[in-house]
Amino acid sequence: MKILVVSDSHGNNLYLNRAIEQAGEFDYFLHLGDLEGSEHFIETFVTTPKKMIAGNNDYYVDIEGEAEFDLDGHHFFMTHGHYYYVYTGVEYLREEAQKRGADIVLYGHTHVPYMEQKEGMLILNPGSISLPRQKGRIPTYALIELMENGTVKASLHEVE
Ligand SMILES: [Mn+2]
Repeated sequence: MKILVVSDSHGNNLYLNRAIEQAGEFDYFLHLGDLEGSEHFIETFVTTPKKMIAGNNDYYVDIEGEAEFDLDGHHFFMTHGHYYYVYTGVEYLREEAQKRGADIVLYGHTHVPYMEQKEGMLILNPGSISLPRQKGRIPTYALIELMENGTVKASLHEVE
């Protein structure tokens, strides 16, 4: 199963649209918050199963702030991240994920892509698809492949 992960579109869907094209075929779509209207675009143009969560800038949407679910034997925890001090690192997030028994942890908020995979846990921030803050400031997204042998392949991509 191939999963497209994006975050922090803030209502600008230009690069989101490009990422969807660039990603090719995928089976599942995840948005990690700060939609600010992008939920309408996603509901219309993303036809795969999908989950979206609210970020700290999503005041009036009826969308949960966090999600926890199972896919292909993996336990996912997705959160925008602003409750876990993610600007200082991923330690609080890792603790919370361990409590919840999650092996795939996804967050946004910082607008800076981040990926680590160790001790059986993937912690991933796809970066912002519209307002990147990392060096070079190119919008990024992530792909996660859940392999049949149980391994998790994750990758970060710049939008072309
Ligand atoms: Mn944001």
